[in-house]
Amino acid sequence: MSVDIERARAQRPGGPPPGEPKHARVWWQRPSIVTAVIGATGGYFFGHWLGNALGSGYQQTATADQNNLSIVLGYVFLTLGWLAGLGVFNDILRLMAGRSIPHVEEEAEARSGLARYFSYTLDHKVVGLQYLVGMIIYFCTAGLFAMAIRTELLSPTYHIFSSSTYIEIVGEHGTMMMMLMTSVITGPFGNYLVPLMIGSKQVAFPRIEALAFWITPAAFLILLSSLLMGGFPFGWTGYAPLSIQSTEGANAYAFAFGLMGISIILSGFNLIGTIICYRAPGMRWGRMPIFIWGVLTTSFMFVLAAPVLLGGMYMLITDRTVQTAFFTDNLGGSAYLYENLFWFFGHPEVYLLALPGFGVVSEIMPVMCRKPLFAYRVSAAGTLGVAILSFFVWQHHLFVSGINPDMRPLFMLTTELISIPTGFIFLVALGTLWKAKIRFTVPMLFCFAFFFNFLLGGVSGVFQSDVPADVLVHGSFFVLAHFHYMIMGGLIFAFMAACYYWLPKMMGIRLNETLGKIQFWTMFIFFNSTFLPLFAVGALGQPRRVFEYAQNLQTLNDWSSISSFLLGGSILLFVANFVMSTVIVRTRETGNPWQSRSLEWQLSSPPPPENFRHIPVVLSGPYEYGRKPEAPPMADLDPPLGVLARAYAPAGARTEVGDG
Ligand code: HEM
Ligand SMILES: [Cu+2]
Repeated sequence: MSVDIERARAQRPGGPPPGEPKHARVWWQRPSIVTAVIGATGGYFFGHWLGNALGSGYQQTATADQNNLSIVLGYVFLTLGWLAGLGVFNDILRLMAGRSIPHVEEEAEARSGLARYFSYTLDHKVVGLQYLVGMIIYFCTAGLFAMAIRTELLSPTYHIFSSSTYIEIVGEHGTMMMMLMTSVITGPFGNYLVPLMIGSKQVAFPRIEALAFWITPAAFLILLSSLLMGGFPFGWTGYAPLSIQSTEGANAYAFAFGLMGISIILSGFNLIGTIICYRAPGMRWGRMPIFIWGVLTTSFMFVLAAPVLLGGMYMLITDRTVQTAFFTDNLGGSAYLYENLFWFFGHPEVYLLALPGFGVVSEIMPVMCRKPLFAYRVSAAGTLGVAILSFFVWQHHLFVSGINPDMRPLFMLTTELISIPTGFIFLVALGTLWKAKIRFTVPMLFCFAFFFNFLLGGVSGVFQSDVPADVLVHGSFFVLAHFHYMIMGGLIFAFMAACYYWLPKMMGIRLNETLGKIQFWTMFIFFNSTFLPLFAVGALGQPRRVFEYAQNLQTLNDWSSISSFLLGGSILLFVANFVMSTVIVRTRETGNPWQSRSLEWQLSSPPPPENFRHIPVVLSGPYEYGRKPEAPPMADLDPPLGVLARAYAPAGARTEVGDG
């Protein structure tokens, strides 16, 4: 007998009898990428026409020969058409018509093969892989813009781009990275692994999860479309009044950024619901893998911070289109309000980028060190502490742009306080590494690099939290070097670690180890050699977002540019490794290559469609390595009746469990 909490697959009223083939539809009635593209194109033209019709009588549109309303409505209907074409609204319409909607499992059975990966599907594993491929594409595109920036900066005087094209490229690079890389870990790894790691067959809101993903391609393309309309000249921060006054390309900035806000809110709700409600019996808070803690706190920050971004972008759009004046000082609005709204999202945003990274490296370290995670609770508390404090520091971005000077010490204090919970996470790492027999695998190398880079980024951050120092370095390449150390050196290195560590699980393949090591060393060396000189050029006074600089800084800039091309090359090595190992020479990986205790590795690779045959019962924590006597396995995947009661027994009694 086993505890079977599986949902009965009974026929639901109105549905076809099981097993009976559904009658096929003509292609344009079947949702797919093709119908989505048709919907998006039609939607754009409809919205554009509607905007022109609505705006035609107004003076603003008649005098300035642009109509932002038509462009924004074009984007609105483009997005709706794209989603409708993908079939996102079908289930809602079915429900409204009183018909039944398919279960997750039914849906998975109905679609098979490669086509699933190009459609709106409810399987969290498919969505995770869609995110993975999407994120790699977005990252590489934004990376190409970075290469263009560094090419221009090879010379202080000879120009490849005009000054306006340069700032457009900087804006596209920065905005695309900040918008889309927010999901670089929670998207692929959060969606794919959370149910597996907590012992669940599915996520809480599969439709919302899939919707969150399918918004990202729309946001990406809309942001790129800005280049066709003259781009936007204000970087990723979009400060008013410039963002209100500038021409048509700026609509894409506000619309795409807001859209991405919606995507992360949706994705956050789904992950929160899943982690709180779908944990297997015995998966107490204290047994949850630390990666799950990272995803949970990040998700809370998604749903708390992104609505403010959404509000700000919405107000910016109405300021640009229907002449509201939220951010226009001489009409009673306030540009300072925009700065506050933006950074109330923008600062937590940087921790949205950091925390999942911490989750990944803390998850990988115990496995590679064969030791329990040192001070698990301190690590979880550090994650929570960073998340909470990050909502109280946003005004440090305004130290020199509008803050009441009396408020400066307060925000200097809160900012410096953040280094305490961050320090916890570092201590946990040191404690775990202490006297460990470390396996220097590729994921582990990336973890080391993560800490190295994050430390340099963190130390330079302390300088900037200090008002007198910030007044000096504000708006210079010093700040730029600092946050690239945090984001590129932290988040993207953690993303790489996660790829090398979990791709065997997710795709049943193993990335080439030698190529992986070569990639690691090139990426690590050239990352540092790109950004370390930028601290110096910043301290020597080179401003951000300007394409000309003092002659004496050319050597350092050239050094950085050449290194950045090699850094770009190391990313190509990763893509090559990924494509080679998945498509050309597939080295199969079916087992548990890292001998991890964690639940996801107890399943075959890739996991079966339903994840677990029965809901498992969790018996011990994920990090009990090297214990004598040996710890019981983390979970019973085929639990006998009665074990539920023992799983909930107090902590002291748990060693007796699992010896059966
Ligand atoms: C291949 C690695 C990268 C290189 C070589 C690179 C290079 C640069 C450079 C040179 C600038 C400054 C342009 C200027 O102010 O004149 C810049 C700006 C920026 N980068 Fe990157 N970057 C890289 C990766 C990333 C990543 C991974 C992120 C974030 C996820 C990111 C986010 C930003 C942001 C937010 C800006 C500021 C844009 C603005 O001023 O509005 N970059 N990058
Ligand atoms: Cu900040």
